[in-house]
Amino acid sequence: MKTDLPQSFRRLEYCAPNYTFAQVGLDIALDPARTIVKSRLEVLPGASHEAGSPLVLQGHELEFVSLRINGEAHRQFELTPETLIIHALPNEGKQSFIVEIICVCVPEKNTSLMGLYVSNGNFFTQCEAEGFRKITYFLDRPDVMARYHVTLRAREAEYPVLLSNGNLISTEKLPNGWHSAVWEDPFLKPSYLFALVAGKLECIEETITTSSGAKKLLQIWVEPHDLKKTRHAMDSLIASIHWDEKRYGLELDLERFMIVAVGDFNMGAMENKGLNIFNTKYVLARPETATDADFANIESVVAHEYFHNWTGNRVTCRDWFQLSLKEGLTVFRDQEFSADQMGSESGRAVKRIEDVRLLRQLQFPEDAGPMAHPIRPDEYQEINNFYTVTVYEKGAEVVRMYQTLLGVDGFRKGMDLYFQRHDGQAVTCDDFLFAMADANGRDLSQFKNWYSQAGTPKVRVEESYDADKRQYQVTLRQSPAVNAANKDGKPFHIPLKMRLLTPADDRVEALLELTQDQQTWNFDDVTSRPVLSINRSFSAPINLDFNQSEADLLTMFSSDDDAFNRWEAGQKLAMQMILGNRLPDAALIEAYRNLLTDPDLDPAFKELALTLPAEAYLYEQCASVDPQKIYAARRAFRHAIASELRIEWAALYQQMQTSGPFSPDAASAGKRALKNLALSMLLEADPLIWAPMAVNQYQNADNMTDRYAALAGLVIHGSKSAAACLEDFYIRFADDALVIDKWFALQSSRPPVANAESTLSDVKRLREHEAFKMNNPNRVRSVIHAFCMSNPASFHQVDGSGYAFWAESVLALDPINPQIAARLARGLDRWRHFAPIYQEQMLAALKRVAACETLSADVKEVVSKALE
Ligand code: 0A1
Ligand code: ZN
Repeated sequence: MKTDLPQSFRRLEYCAPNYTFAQVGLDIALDPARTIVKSRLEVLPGASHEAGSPLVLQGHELEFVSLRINGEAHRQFELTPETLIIHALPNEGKQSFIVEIICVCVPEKNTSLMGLYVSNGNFFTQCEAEGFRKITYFLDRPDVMARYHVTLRAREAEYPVLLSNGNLISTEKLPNGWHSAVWEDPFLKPSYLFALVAGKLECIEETITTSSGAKKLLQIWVEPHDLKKTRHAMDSLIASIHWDEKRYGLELDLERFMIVAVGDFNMGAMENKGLNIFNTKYVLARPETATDADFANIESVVAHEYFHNWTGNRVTCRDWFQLSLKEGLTVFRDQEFSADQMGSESGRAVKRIEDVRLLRQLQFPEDAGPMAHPIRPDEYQEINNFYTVTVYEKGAEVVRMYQTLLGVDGFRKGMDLYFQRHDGQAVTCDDFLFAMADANGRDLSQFKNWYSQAGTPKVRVEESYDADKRQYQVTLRQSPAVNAANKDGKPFHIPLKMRLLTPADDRVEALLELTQDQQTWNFDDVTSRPVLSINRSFSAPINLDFNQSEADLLTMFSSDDDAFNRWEAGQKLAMQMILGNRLPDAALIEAYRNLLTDPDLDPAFKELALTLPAEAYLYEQCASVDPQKIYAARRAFRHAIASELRIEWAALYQQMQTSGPFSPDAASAGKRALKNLALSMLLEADPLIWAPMAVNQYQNADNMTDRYAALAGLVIHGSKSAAACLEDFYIRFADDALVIDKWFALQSSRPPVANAESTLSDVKRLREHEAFKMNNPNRVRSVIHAFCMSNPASFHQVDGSGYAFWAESVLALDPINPQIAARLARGLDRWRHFAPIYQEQMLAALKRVAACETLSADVKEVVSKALE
């Protein structure tokens, strides 16, 4: 066993930099086997400078070549595996000096996809969070902001396009078939926002005029054969630019804004200044190859990265503990943008339900497990492990609560003040809170607890009604989650939107601000015992502990005017029955029937209302999880809904057919979603009768949403036709990587099917498939992560076979790409939450991974926290 303890970084140990850079010049000669990077740094004393202190630059896996200071060779330095320490600097007084460094990196060997790497013959970079140090020695921290002047050189025939941040200043032909391009970024930026791209790419472009009348060039760069799939991303970018002007008065500040798509990428996309780099999955779409969900995701990721131009780039993070400052805020902004794009009030509600569903399926479990952390963590070993649903999605909920408390206008005032105070700076979450508080004259000191305490708070509701006095009383008690990462247990400031539902419609509505452990509110003139609709629109990210009767829940499910709570009541009813091993009773079936046949309801809402809570969310309600029992109970419940409502499903399947050319707009997508849920239910109820219909839809669909839904229906319901359709699908789309990812993912996420081979044996076969590539993150996610993290009923087997596969996969991936391995390693986080027979097997698998002596810091942090 290795004995060295992993290094921890702590928020409270922040120290301002002792040096900073006024100017950064980079000259990069690109060669896959040996890229030569020359940097020229104009160095100034920083905020914490002390005379004689060395300059400690970070560098990772670099070959050092030379160092000069003010033009002279400099020998007083030390090299360690992670640093270049420069002594004897000419830094007395306040004058700047010039450091010039030459070093070499090897992009073609870089499988971690951090720093400079090669994908399909082209060069790309990824510098957030700490990738710039893999390109050159640098003060690789977000509070060192500088102006960059970049010269790129490469062989012209292989790399005709050379891109970096900012504005293109000049291009030049060089001897021996090389050429160069000079780029200058007029804005100060930290190193994590640096980017370069070089290769055989082509672009679509548009010129737009922004609110101040300035003309801007927008480009989307892709491999030539993908050009025809870029229109939707371009439309999304233009819509995002206009939305940010209108909603926040924020204008695009660059003359040119570029998006580049790459097939090998660890995450979704990256907001490098003026040169966003995207996973192809979030750029490329055509109706024949992308589903409605893909179209919606592209719109929101394009918006997310664009919005970072202000929330992240113009105002950035002082240190990585503040990550949620930019991520929570930017997710909130992209959620609001997407909600507005839905085009109707019911569309907005649908978007809110989808966002909350994701939060509860992924973030609530994280907040209850060994990796739980506040949205502003206090400590980390590997920052890459903290790009989490907590920092992003819970962070967005916290930002949303400001808006709930201050109103849309008050929130806007806070945003204006934030930019007025901090444009061009690297700041903290506290700075954001102070801007919100000061702009609105509010004391938000208690609101700070959302930043420092982990865990999902629980709010207990007790109510009483006095018919004589016509008075209603509600008492709320909050208990911060019992959680190791939540040390203080101070009460949160929780905004709860509520309304009393009465037959006479008394219109009693309020925003309750729960700030103490316990508070009581009284309401007068309530004409009859009301049904309490609370936490409307999910105004706070909490768990409600509210013993509402099934009758009240049914009332809400049929008539709550808050679409979120209407949906929520249905989920709660279904959840209680599933967990109680019950089938839907006649009253619930009737409520489902009324909802499905209501001509005034949005089809997208109907689809959400009839989709059962995910297994992951059901697990959260149990003290000791038995995945097979939950799967069986949920499936039986689903079967009952499918068969009891078969007439309605069949009618909907006909009524929801769309005609005319495909459009991914929310209304059409909603109709398709409901139609395809109907098909899936019909396959559940009467597989033999409906399989031919599904095959027909599969063969004749003019869009991927319908084709894929039909195929998925056949696969999931174990139809005999599934194999032939799967084969057909592969042949049809063999040269489209993103579609082949879907083909892999569908098979890996198939739940157990009676009389069929286990999904695990399929997954093992898929891993040997000629199109499977261990170093392409999208492909790995579509096979390995899909099975281990999105297919609970197949993964959690009492014999531990799923866990053994998990351990093997983590160990195989780690040397290739630690980030992708560490994501997978999170798959057994909640092992203590399972029934003992599963626990033992999970523990064995975790120990097997932990015993590996060469684990990356990424995986080591995850498994050691799981075992703590
Ligand atoms: N800032 C990006 C997310 C991102 C983070 C790290 C990456 O490197 C592996 C890549 C992207 C965002 O929020 O979109
Ligand atoms: Zn982001």
